[in-house]
Amino acid sequence: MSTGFITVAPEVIEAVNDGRPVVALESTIFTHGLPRPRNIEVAEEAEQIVRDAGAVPATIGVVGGVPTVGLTKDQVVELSNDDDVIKSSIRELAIGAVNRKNAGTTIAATSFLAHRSGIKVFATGGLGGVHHGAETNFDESADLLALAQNPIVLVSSGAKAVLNIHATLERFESLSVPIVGYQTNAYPGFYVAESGFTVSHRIESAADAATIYHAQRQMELATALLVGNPVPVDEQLDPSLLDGVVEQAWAALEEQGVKGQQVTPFLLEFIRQATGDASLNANVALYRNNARVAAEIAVALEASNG
Ligand code: PSU
Ligand code: MN
Repeated sequence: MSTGFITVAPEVIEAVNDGRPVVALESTIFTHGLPRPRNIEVAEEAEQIVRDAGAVPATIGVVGGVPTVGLTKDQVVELSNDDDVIKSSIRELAIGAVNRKNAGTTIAATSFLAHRSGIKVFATGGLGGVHHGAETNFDESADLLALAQNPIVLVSSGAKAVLNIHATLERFESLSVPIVGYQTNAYPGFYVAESGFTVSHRIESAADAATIYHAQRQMELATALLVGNPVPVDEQLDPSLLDGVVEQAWAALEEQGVKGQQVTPFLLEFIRQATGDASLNANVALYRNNARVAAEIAVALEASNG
């Protein structure tokens, strides 16, 4: 289905209409987050994990300016290999109608497009949030507000480790977005299992997530449900490396004067190089795990829908 301004793949429309489980997947992770050719492999593997767990994957991105829910394999490859691909948050989406560019959609834009297409569950790696220095530079991700406004279940491994986690969690509280730990009391630390902060509630199962989601909808709350699912401990980045490398990344960012949308990709790429791909391996591991748990939640959601 296409309005000319947005396209939804037939498989996704049918699954949504039939009340079958669907999981949205974002594209910034493979357009800006992972190096080639691993980006394509990871994007395809995430879809397969979702299918194996009994749900329909809907990878979301922007193709030639058109927001597309349920990219084809060829479109995933096209976006992954495009040197001019841009990063689209919500405010860039309509601009695609005139710039006609390919774009990776952030968590904010993906959440919006997923919800608008009737998809209830979304798997990602790490959330955007409040950057260090935000008290003067005002650098807060649009992910925060988007998750207050789009009622989806988002499975992530916490906020990106380069962020001010304390401030990010405070902002989610102000925005009334609930955060639960999946079989953990710890708020996950993206590359590492624990961020040093706790969640306000722990859930034990996909069915628990489904129950909270249904309660939110019954109450007509507009907020998302954030499910914090930690990277498996045996696949995490050595926690003793993390603080040092994050500080180095920040120093490099300041020295090179990187600003705006480039900040997050720059910091993550710096950490990948500085850790000799160890952070990349953790990123891939946590993403796989999130795709699986998201699919289980999507299955539980539809099963409990009656
Ligand atoms: N993964 C990356 N780089 C990124 C992102 C993910 O390796 O840039 C995206 C995510 O999609 C997240 C966004 O939604 O970064 C947050 O970016 P910003 O801080 O500019 O809002
Ligand atoms: Mn920003």
